Amino acid sequence: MPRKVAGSQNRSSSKISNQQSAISNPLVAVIMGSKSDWETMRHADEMLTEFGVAHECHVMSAHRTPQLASEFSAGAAARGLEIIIAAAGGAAHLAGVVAAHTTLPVLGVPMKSDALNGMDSLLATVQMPAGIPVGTLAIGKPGATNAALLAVAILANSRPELRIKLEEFRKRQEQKVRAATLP
Ligand code: RP5
Repeated sequence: MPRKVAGSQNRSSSKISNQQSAISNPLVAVIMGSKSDWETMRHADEMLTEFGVAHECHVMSAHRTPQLASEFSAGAAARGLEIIIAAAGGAAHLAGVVAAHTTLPVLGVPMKSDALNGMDSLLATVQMPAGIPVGTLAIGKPGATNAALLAVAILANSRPELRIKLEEFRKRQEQKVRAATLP
């Protein structure tokens, strides 16, 4: 699979972020059906970066690049990936197709579509047949953010330093709400 190291500002279709150390392999893959999903999925990328989780981001489609999607997911575990976050909109089959090709945890993020405000994406992602699970998050930005936080929580089961970071994140979040003032 052709991969490019790319920043979020350029036009490349893949992005590798390796925050933990120069030699860490990505633990999480963030994949999305179209480049048009990036504006939403960059929030997953940013949250994983905030927690220092090595990850990679790619564009691939269950419909437009079916072979790439199946090859990527079938080979993901062997490459050391532990979690796949898959986002798509409309007839959003990417997370389900990926889950069919791997036993890694797959977290699905439904994109907010123009036609049906993401209800199509939500139902297409969440209504998996018994036996092939996709953990489906909320539509749009909250789902992207929470997919990253859920990935961190899963990784934290075997990484105490991530558990501490998650607890600190929750404390900061609570403090912000407690300190909120209304006009
Ligand atoms: C899906 O179709 C993508 O995940 C995207 O949310 C939606 C529209 O894609 P584009 O037409 O913008 O490429 O496959």
